[in-house]
Amino acid sequence: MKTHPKGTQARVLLSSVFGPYAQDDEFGSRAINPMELYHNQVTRAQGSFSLRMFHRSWGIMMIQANISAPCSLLDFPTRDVFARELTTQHYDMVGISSIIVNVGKVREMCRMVRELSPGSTIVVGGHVAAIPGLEKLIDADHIVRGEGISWMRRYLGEDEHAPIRHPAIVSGLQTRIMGMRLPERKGGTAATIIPSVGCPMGCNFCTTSAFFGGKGKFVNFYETGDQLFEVMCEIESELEVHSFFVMDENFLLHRARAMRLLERMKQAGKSWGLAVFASANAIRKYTMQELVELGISWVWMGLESPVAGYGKLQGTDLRQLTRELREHGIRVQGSTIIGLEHHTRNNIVEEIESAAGYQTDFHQFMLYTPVPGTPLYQEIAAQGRLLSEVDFADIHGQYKFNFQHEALSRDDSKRFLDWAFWRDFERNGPSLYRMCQTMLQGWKRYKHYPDARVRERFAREVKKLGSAYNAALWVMEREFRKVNRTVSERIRSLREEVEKEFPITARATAAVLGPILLWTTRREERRLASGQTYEPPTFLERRNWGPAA
Ligand code: B12
Ligand code: SF4
Repeated sequence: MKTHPKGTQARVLLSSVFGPYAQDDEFGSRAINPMELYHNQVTRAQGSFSLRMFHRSWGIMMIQANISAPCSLLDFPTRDVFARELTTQHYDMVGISSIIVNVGKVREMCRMVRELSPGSTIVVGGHVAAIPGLEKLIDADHIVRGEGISWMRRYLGEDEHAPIRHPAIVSGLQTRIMGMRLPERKGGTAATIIPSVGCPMGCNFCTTSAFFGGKGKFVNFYETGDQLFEVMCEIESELEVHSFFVMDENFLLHRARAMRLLERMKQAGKSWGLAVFASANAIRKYTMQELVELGISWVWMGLESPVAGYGKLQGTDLRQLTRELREHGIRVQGSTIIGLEHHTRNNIVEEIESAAGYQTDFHQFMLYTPVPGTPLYQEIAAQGRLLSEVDFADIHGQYKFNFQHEALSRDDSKRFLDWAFWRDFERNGPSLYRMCQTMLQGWKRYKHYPDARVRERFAREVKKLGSAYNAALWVMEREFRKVNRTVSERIRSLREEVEKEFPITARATAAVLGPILLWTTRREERRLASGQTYEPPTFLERRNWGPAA
């Protein structure tokens, strides 16, 4: 590959696509597609109990931290801010990061760069690069498919195999629930750590697996448990955190690395909590004791229909696994696909009921979606079943099918998807309540555990349950009477159990904070009903920066 003529002297701007996001517009923003993980695809039917927060664009943060060229990073700009940055600074290169739904914004940003900074080389990366024929849709000089740190280093003439420097990333920001913004104090939020990208399991619909090489392939940033431990220690001291959001598609699959990490954590007395993504079969490679000692406090796991036959689920009784994890204080986020090939109007309700029956803490529902770049996309395209009129902005699995399903229409797909979210909420209650349930179970089981690290972690986590969360339970119990009386009664018994465990703090907080939370919750319901949406703030961060030569 030809390197940039200025090499590491090139001035680089890395940008995510412009907002606002949670509104319908001509560039592909959609009200249904906010820049929020939970509210977009997990708790969106939970009204004021929906967990809301933003996450930074970690891909470009990783790239910025690993190049030595002067580099600005613009996250969540508006069009005006992007234009201002292009005109007030000199950039030799502009890198735009995007996923497929935002291709319309990439097109506009390329146009703006050509107009406002005509000397800049335009590089486009991230999942948007999986669109076949993208070069004809946008005006860019380079389109980068797959891992971007090594590409960027190569392009700037740097050593692409140099060790990966991990930036200190606070995992979520501006968290709000029940109409309250949670205070942002140092160490109060987990740090994100990215051990690898891609997943070797290669499920046919999976975009992250396909994008980084597909079946059998993935890219490790940190090969060993020792490397990971060192990086986590650095981030722990920089951000003063005790917990990590481990952004790795299938963290537990790499058992040797995880077990070495555990060894190092034990030696150093680390009581870290880890939130991970893992497939059921990978989880089954560990005993509950190993998971708990490793600090696993939250697992995001696929719960696809047993009929679908994806390898990651075979031989595993998911219902029992989910129950067991929760009994050990591990919060479970299930993920269920709606609109699989075998789904019909006759069986889908039953399948959704069965999904809600897993009683996970959180539940993501997603439409079966052939996304460009995946084997499933090629398969459906070859069968002539792709609906070519569907805009890329609507291919994200939270709206309607983008292909001809044998038994379900596009409108059916939306109806059943929406109902799945609602049914899970109505049947199991707010996710915050379910989390409290899991936390209490974990605390009761492990408060006298011989390993002090484990006791310390549970004690740290349960503090909130014995105080603010109990006030939230008091509110949920009242508000949920309107939705499902039986669940409201279950919330009440949990509150009583919590108050038995922490008689003074829990009762006092419910009495003082409860009425305030009830008021903010109802105010939030009114705001949401009148169309309130939330947008992330803009960030501008410079590294290796000095005046242009
Ligand atoms: C965090 C996250 C989010 C955050 C957004 C953060 C942000 N600021 O954009 C939230 C939660 C808000 C979110 C929302 C959505 N997301 Co999202 N998200 C993720 C997640 C879990 C992690 C992304 C990440 O940081 N990965 C780690 C980094 C290191 O990898 P990376 O971003 O891919 O970056 C690497 C390369 O792609 C490349 N690269 C990236 N950018 C650039 C730029 C340049 C110039 C270059 C050279 C290279 C390059 O280099 C990086 C290092 O190797 C991924 C899943 C995943 N495991 O990646 C899904 C994922 C990216 N999201 C996805 C989707 C579909 C969505 C939503 C539409 C939700 C939905 N309905 O499913 C919305 C869109 C919201 C919107 N309006 O834009 C899909 C994208 C599919 C696709 N093919 O386009 C993914 C892959 C999940 C999936 N498997 O379906 N998401
Ligand atoms: S196990 Fe999960 S991350 Fe891995 S390929 Fe399958 S769906 Fe993707």
